[in-house]
Amino acid sequence: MTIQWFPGHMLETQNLLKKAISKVDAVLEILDARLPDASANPFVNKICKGKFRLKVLNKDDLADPEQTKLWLDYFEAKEKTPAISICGTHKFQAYEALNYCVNRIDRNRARKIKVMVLGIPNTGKSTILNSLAGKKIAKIGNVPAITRHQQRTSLKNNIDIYDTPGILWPVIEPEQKAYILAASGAISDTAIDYNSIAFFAANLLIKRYPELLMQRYPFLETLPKNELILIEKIGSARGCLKKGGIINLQKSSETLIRELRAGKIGKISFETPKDLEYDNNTKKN
Ligand SMILES: Nc1nc2c(ncn2[C@@H]2O[C@H](COP(=O)(O)OP(=O)(O)OP(=O)(O)O)[C@@H](O)[C@H]2O)c(=O)[nH]1
Ligand SMILES: [Mg+2]
Repeated sequence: MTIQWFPGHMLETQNLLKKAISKVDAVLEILDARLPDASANPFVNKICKGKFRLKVLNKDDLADPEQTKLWLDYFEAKEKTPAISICGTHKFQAYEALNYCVNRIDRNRARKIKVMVLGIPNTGKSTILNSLAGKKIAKIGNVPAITRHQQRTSLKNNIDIYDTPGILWPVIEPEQKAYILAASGAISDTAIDYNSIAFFAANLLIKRYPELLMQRYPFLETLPKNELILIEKIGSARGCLKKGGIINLQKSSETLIRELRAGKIGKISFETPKDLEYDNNTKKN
């Protein structure tokens, strides 16, 4: 499945960022802690060369803590990139990320420090801005592409922070990455096929998080043998039925994805550093 979702404002933002980046002192790259590799936009790598950048694994309250720790070790040891994990709705944690950046900038107190917040849609960029400001400055929402324009906010201590629209790239490949992004909610629902995403999610849950699955859905009784059985059983238990009592697979798939995204099944990571190393080794051979 190839996913394409690159609305016009993303191209406009890309063009704007190419120019605006030279004027900022540092970048907070906001990743989703459940998918720290898939949520990294290669364009950010490209434009941030020579600029101080902190990888912020946001939404760590939703991710598997063991995997988040492994990701932070991975970025430090393998990529030599500073990284931190936070829950962006907490002011104190948002400041931890900002201060990490500011403390590494050669600072002349008379001059404003400019920090830009970058990332793909729905990773929590505007939420972090609001936490830093201590009030609702930017609109936020649990669908991608809420922010459509760059917004500058002046914080205390002579710091300006720039919130930016989340951007993806024109064709999302490989397929695995597209599934991960779609399952997390970074891609508009209009561009995805819920059934395929639910099959991907069901496979991940059966293989990696069987205990959480059984706790969330006690009606399963035994671990489903395959993805279809899991989706059907959820549909049946939640009343996702068509006329004649036939299970509505579309509705069942939506239910599973909605619960997964909201963290109702538990703290789940969609990819691990091991997966990434395996993929990289496969590419080399
Ligand atoms: N559980 C949890 N939810 C979060 C966290 N940070 C943000 N959210 C939620 O994630 C959703 C997206 O947040 P936004 O701040 O709008 O994301 P954004 O990156 O600005 O998105 P775009 O403007 O579309 O690029 C909202 O429903 C937030 O409440 C977090 O740390 N934990
Ligand atoms: Mg936003």
